Amino acid sequence: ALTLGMLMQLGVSCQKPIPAQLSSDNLIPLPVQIQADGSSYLINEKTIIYIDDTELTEVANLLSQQIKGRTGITPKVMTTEQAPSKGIYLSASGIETKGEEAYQIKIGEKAIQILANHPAGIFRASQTIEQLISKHVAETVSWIIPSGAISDYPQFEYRGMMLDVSRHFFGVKDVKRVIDLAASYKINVLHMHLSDDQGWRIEIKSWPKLTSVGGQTQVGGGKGGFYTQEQFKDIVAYAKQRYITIVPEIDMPGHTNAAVVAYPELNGTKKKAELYTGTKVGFSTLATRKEVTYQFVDDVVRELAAITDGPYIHIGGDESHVTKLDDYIYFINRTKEIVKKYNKTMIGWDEIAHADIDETDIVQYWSRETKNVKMGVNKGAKVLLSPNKHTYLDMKYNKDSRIGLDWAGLVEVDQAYNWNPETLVEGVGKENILGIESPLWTETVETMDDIEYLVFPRLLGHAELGWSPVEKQNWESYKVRLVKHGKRLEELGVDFYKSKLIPWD
Ligand code: TNX
Repeated sequence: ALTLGMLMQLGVSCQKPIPAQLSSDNLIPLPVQIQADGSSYLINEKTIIYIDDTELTEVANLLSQQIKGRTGITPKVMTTEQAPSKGIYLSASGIETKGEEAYQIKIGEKAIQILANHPAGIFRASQTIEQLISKHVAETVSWIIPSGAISDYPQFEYRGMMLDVSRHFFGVKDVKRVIDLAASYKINVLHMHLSDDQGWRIEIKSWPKLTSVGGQTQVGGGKGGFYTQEQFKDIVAYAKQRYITIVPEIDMPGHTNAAVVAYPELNGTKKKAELYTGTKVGFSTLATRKEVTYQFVDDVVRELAAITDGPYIHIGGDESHVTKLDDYIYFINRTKEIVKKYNKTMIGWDEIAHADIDETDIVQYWSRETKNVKMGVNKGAKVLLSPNKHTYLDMKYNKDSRIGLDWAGLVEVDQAYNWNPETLVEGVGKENILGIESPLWTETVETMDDIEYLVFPRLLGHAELGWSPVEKQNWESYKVRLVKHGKRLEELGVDFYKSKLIPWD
């Protein structure tokens, strides 16, 4: 007769399916569609991740690691020709919903199918899967995923966060942690603010003093730092594995004190520039009417384009208070041509709308006034929304916040979540909007803990605004889901802000 032990050896599980309810209660951002069917899939030592194409090896390994992070179990990854009857099956060979990030998940008692048009969709789905894993405690502990179906895709193609590494420098390890945390909420862009008055942070081989001189310090007088091109490529590759695009920014023609200290011939003011460790803005400018400046811009953009795999280069363009308006326009127009020459799309802060921009350019809305962004839209440009009152991650949460600024007001967790990108600026509708981005300026941010405190949990709200259908967004529901994510963030050692508005328990 067959004993239980023999059955177990044959791989026949005697465990009855555990009833469970698939729901959005654990999910940030909310998916487009979700249907429960009352049972669950059990993750155990025998769970295998099958892929139908070796192009999915990396994304499958990442899913395996995420499952391990939650459960301690590391599923093996194997290729297969057909959807198997057991295990987790990944296929990017196409679904009805369009788009690289769209995905479908079907969870049954024996098998999970994750389908998409592109590996990016499988990666986004993996984030949903990780959030759905729950612990079931009976006589033994088991890890389950409630059964049912999910169909999902993003509302906006650009869902970004910005990290200012100029005011305070953050090394490769910190940047990778930011990438991991952001990726788990389906953020798909990390904009790196690589230069400012206080520091130049990216090696440019044709202008070596930018980093050797311009990278030496930071706000408060610390030692600063910079990325070598090899280190930057490592960041780009790490982000790419997680389907995050790195957008490099070189802020010009203002915010260039560090550059003009290194190369005084680029200085467009009459004052001799010195390394700067304060936090004022608007006092520096490149010499916009000198040819050497355009040789500089060309070299910088050429070298940056060569180490960036995404379509965008951000040229800054904000707060050029000591550049005359016609010099500013002349500079942006010439810089735009250089960005085009290297086959990149130009993004700039909303002041660039004064220049000859068009539908191939992107204006990042940040100002206190809406006139620039409206002018940009009238010229045909697409808009990236970074409204300071809602998305500025460097603003204090409340008047007692231990770090942060407050020029845009206090940005509590509800203030970060309760706004509608589609109706924010009159005349700027969904058709004009590329997406949203949450900037973290780092004048007051010195450590990884400081980053975590200001970014979390506000970024989760922005992630939902960028991904989920507007009619599903709801503060009461979000608050409850955030409580669960507080636990998740705690497990990950994230030092987030425990807002009094959220019923953490
Ligand atoms: C304004 S927002 C700036 C930054 C500062 C930030 C501080 C923008 C385009 N420029 O230079 O760091 O305020 O909140």
